[in-house]
Amino acid sequence: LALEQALRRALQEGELRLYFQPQINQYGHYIGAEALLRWHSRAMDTLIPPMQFIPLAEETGLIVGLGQWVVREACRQLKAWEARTETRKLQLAINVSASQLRQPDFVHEVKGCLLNSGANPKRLKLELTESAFLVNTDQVDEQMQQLRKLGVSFSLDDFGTGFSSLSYLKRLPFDQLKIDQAFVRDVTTDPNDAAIVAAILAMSRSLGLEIIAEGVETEAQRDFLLKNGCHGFQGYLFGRPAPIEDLARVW
Ligand code: G
Ligand code: G
Ligand code: MN
Ligand code: NA
Repeated sequence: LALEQALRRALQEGELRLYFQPQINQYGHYIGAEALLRWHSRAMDTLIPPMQFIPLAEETGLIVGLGQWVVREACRQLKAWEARTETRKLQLAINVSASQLRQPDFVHEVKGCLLNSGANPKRLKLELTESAFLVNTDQVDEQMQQLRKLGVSFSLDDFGTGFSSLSYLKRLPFDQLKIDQAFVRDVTTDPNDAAIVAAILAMSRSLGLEIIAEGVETEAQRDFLLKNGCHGFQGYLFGRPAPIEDLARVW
């Protein structure tokens, strides 16, 4: 309960921050970033990672306000990127949780943020995980269709870790998959992981899906992925999640 109150206050008093982790293509050029939420608690004088408060936010319903803040902040950032040629074409991906998507006015909220900020919807990507469609896949389909009409795109996050990622790929209009870092970690030493990753890359090519490999930490992993046709990368090798000022220095 104490943590819940603290989180509620954090939202009101502006203790939440977006960190940004860069994404690059096969030529090593920046193509965008994933926004990752951080709670900078003044009372505890520490940076609290999302795994420690997002589950609580989901249970208490605070995730709705929190998610709206993330969408607003992301749109504001996208608009700011438009002012510089170096950043104008970058995409920004945000994580959307199942309970956020279940809000009946989710689409309306996102549209409102895009309109108010003046951000280009084509630069906004929403990352969904399988848990988001378990309950009402048709409703999610409808929401995705509505946002896609504006130009917003969708990424299937943590691909391969759920039970039925493949059936959702078939049923829902995704633009991109993100290979989970669990498969990337041992890709150069474990033949099973290597085979799985190669198969995911071949499949995404056949389906015309963009791809991002997550958790790329070494050049050997990057080289394996490149050799197997991977065109998108994210991981500590290219940059850790960081405040926007840090990223602005390199691109
Ligand atoms: O680096 P990291 O610890 O940032 O992220 C941990 C987890 O928290 C990831 O699974 C990520 O999807 C989730 N996460 C990070 N930011 C957000 C956010 O803004 N909204 C939601 N719903 N989840 C987030
Ligand atoms: O949304 P998602 O569950 O994919 O969140 C990505 C998570 O992976 C975040 O917690 C982020 O900090 C973390 N992450 C990003 N790059 C790396 C990496 O190269 N190695 C490891 N171990 N974790 C990473
Ligand atoms: Mn993600
Ligand atoms: Na992921």
